[in-house]
Amino acid sequence: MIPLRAGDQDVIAALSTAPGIGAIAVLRVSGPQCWALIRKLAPFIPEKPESHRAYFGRLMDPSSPSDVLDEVLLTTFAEGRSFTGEESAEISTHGGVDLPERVLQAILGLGARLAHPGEFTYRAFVNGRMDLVQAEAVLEAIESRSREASKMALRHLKGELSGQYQKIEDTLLWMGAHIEAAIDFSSEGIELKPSTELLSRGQQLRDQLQLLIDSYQQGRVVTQGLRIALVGAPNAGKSSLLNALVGEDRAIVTPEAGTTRDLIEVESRFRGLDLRWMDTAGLRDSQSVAEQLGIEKSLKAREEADFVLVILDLASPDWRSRLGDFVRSGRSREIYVFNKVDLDQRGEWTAASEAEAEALGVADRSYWISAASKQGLDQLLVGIEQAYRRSLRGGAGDDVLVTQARHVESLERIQEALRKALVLIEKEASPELVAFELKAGVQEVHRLLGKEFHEQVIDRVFKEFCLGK
Ligand SMILES: Nc1nc2c(ncn2[C@@H]2O[C@H](COP(=O)(O)OP(=O)(O)OP(=O)(O)O)[C@@H](O)[C@H]2O)c(=O)[nH]1
Ligand SMILES: [Mg+2]
Repeated sequence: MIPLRAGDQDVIAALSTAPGIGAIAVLRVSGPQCWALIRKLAPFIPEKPESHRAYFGRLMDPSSPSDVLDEVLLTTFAEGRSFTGEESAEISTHGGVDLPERVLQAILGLGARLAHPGEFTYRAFVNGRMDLVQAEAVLEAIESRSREASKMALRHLKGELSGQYQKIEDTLLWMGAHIEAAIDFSSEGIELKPSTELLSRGQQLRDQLQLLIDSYQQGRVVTQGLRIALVGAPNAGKSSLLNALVGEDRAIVTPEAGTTRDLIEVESRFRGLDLRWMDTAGLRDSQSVAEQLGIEKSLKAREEADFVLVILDLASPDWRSRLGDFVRSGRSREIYVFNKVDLDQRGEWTAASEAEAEALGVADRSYWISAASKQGLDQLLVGIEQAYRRSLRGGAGDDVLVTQARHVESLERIQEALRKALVLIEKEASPELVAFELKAGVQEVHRLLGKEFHEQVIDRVFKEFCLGK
């Protein structure tokens, strides 16, 4: 049971569409007896409005009743049949900045309170219209920028992921019941061996948890895109490459070393993949504070990216030592990009760098390109796409994907409780100890789904939302 918090019974109102110029704007109002409150400015709605019915009429300013606030379409939703589960209404006003704001102020003037960010969805959750995982999916749906992301958000909203989590709880409860039976028997002096079925169901669950955890790698890329950082020496051509890859002049390019200071993020799509490119400051010892800060961001991007393109300048003799340094400190996520092949008239630099990449064992992760002539860019993009597909653990196929870090943390805690329980079962330890671990696992599923009210978890979920959602 989710306890009510202060203000949970207030009538709340907010603008639900993005502010700015548009044909219409939609305001949402929700809370006990909110229709009666709205009627004070919308006299055209009947005393007992029907649910899911749109009424057209003029909103009158309650402080100056002859003034028309706007002509609107007002849709009413009855308690138990609305998004929030409460009596509520959606008012479609003319768009823009002034009219929706005046209507909102009039509603607030009648005693409604401005909704907190995410409060409509929070109420849907508190009123049992959806679980916490589905509430997160509302945000995913709003924020999705690609077909794949919105499809996954809608599957989450429908409860597909919640269903998987529910199955985890069911199995843990089934195992718990099995163990409780053993406790009962032992109190009667009968020894019950751990059944092979108990162990095998537990092991299956462990594998299933692992699949879900692993699916996050793909789920995160579906929702947020594949993050690719471009790093390297100043003047190597990082910004030129960024511009060439996205087909626009997004970053400043000059012959001067140390041009890029701030992190520049640009998105593009390739073969159904969202790519998020991060151009960074060239790495060198610098006295300039701004450049040092840029270099820090560059190092951070190198840490956090899914893939790192190390850009090497073939026209500068230090590519060899740079490559060596990167390979020594690098990881499998690094891809080596030798730039400026257009300047390599006789092909000598290319040949030398191919031999060096071979010697260092990174030839299969190396590409030769020219950001200026765009030579080799397609092969590079294909290479990145293939490296990503290869990096996916387990073929997720059509499976529902985990897209939230919160879920991974929870699933890992459930897995840990289960792992301990399985060790205890195998050691034929006391059933009470096993039952304790299984209960911890069930409790974690409850937190994940929001069945147990955990203030920090709930706050973490809803703080991501914006006003009116
Ligand atoms: N010929 C040739 N010149 C290039 C190529 N790529 C970049 N350049 C030139 O190299 C110089 C530096 O390019 P940028 O793209 O600014 O290099 P950067 O790595 O972003 O440099 P910083 O921002 O200073 O770290 C510019 O004069 C570019 O025109 C290329 O493929 N061929
Ligand atoms: Mg640059």
